[in-house]
Amino acid sequence: MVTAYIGIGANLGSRGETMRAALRKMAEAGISLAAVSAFYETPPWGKTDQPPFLNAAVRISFDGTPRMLLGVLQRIERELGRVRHEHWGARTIDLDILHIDGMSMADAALTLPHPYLTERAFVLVPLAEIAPALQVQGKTAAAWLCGMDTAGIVRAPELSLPYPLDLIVACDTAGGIGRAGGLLTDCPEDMAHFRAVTMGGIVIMGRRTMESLPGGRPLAGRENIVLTQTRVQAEGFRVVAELSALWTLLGQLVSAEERPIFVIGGAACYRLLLPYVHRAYVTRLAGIYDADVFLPPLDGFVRTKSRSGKDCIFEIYERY
Ligand code: PH2
Ligand code: MG
Ligand code: MG
Repeated sequence: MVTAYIGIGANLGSRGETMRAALRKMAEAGISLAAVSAFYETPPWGKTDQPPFLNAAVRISFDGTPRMLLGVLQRIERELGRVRHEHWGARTIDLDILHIDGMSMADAALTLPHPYLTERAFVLVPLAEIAPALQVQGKTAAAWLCGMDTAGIVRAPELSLPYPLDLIVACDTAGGIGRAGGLLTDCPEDMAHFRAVTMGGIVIMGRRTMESLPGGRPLAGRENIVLTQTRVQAEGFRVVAELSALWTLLGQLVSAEERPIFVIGGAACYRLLLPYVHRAYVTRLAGIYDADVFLPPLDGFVRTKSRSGKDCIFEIYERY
């Protein structure tokens, strides 16, 4: 596996949506997404009479040669409607290989590291966000950025998430979500709600949550994924050991049809995936149980819906 950095840019059409589609297509092609920067709004550089860009940087790992990677990225550019017009001109999507670990080369098709990497703020701002210590020509990305003109570059509000995840959880009034490896209480109304919301989707869980499922069996009617470092093998569960493997798997699963993806717990899984969550279904159970695990705070979310059930309240939170 080789680690590399890709620069993404777009200044035509629904820029953020196209960039997210490019991230999904990369994952589907077997490229593991290890880190994605925020999307940045950047003034056009070089040819200034064109719309502003969105730019981002991604750390990936892949198996293959630089030329193979270039081939995949160019195919994705074409599939997303990239037409090659003029040099430095407007484009629906631009995928540039910025850096491949330990590689330095120059031929007609590809120059590594990217020749403009050290000179352009629209490349360095997102790159320094995810790889401040990356060494490029004897200096770190953060050092190259230092002192550069970043005027007009701002973090864009669009989420840079390839797969906006949904989180679903039930908690008591103290934010408790579980005790002794199980749920806090048996609430049939919430069980029905959980089933109705997640049915047909993909559910991602930690190992202990998997072990706590009735009969140790996968949830019926849903694709079950377990995110764990422990080596487990269980029929009906797909197991991934790290985030990049999760993105690659989701790329394969979601490409056929768009399916909602739910993070269903436990606490460690919520904490790890919360940065990738855009919506949270929270069931408020009345009272306080003697919980030993808690929901991490939903910072950056607002409550957009609330509905009272018999014994509990069903809420929806969304990122703002
Ligand atoms: N790409 C270019 C030319 N100019 N300006 C910004 N802000 N962002 C880009 O990605 C960009 C550009 C050619 O690839
Ligand atoms: Mg470019
Ligand atoms: Mg390019």
